[in-house]
Amino acid sequence: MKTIKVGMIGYKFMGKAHSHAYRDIPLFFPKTIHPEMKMICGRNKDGVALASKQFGWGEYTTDWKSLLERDDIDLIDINAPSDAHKEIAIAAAQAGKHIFCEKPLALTLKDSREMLEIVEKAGVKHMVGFNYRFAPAVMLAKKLLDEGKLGDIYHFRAWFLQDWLVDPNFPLAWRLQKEIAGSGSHGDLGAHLIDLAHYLIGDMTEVIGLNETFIKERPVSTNMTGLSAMGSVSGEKSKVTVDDATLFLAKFDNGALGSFEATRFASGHRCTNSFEINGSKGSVIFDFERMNELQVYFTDDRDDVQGFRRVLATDPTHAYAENWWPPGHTIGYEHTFIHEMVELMEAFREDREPVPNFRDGVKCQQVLEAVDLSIEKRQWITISDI
Ligand code: SOE
Repeated sequence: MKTIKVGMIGYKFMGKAHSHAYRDIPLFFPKTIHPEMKMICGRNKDGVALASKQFGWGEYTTDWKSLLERDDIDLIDINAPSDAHKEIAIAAAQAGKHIFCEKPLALTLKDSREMLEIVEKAGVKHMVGFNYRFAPAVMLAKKLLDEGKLGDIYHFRAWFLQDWLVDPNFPLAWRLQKEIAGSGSHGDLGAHLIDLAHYLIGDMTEVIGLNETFIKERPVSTNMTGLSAMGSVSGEKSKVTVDDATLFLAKFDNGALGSFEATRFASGHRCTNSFEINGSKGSVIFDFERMNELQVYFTDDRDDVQGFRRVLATDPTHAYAENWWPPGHTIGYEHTFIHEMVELMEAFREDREPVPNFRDGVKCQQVLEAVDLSIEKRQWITISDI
């Protein structure tokens, strides 16, 4: 069977999640196309060498451009920090490589549009890493919505709460620097909520937001990357140039109202990624920390048993579930990435576009930027105006 030969750029948090996904596909999804883990790339030679061995890659390099020159690589997986996405994605497309890129797609809307234009022109496949779409419970919510089981939709309410920045001595990670990350909680966490809103409810028409950077300066770290607080800290402090929290309101095309909250300052919340949808015939609630469950409520349930009930999305009728364990045997965070990569492999097998792709990445970036503009101007922004 044909395989897809992968070259991956980045080897930290997402590098590990993606590598794990590639490794699991042949074991749990034998019928799809199998990825071949050809070569991994990172800036630090010792770090990437170790990751290569630990994650099971064939070879490693510190020169990302060399990946593009190889005929035995079909797909470039970009999970380096956000400021690297644009240059690598454009060069990869021009070299005729298919692309998987982590979210947020780019630092700005303009950059993301340029990336989309170039991948489309090159005719390569492109996908963006909105992994939460691939939790079976989220896919169940989508199915209920598509079947009209929730009726007309009135509310989409979403919140992504983390607390890893509450300590003022937490160092100035790359995610806190605008020139590398683009934005803070907004692009890191809010981007997931925006994508889920697009997937589940549809397009937004207008937004208005507010944000705050609670801790304005943080210790400079000498060797820290990713989320780990282990890096050594110098005595020096430097400015935090991104938002610690961003909240916004939205109106959807279909008349629904949306509220969104993304923060890294919600003490006690490690990774509460949740949404609630209320419609004329029912409601659903999802909470990532209980990601196997969907709370459902239907207005036509018998009066004496009305109320929210918990559906465990692990039966063979649920998305991807029959490839895993018997009913009730739950799955975790890493499975969202496996499903995401299965979607990509299926797109190769069926020769179609994977979803979500760079168009979804651009749509998300448009909302991110509209919210920032609304904060700057202190007014509602019409999405189609930007
Ligand atoms: C860190 O805030 C982080 O890992 C994000 O970068 C991810 O996209 C999100 O899924 C979980 O939190």
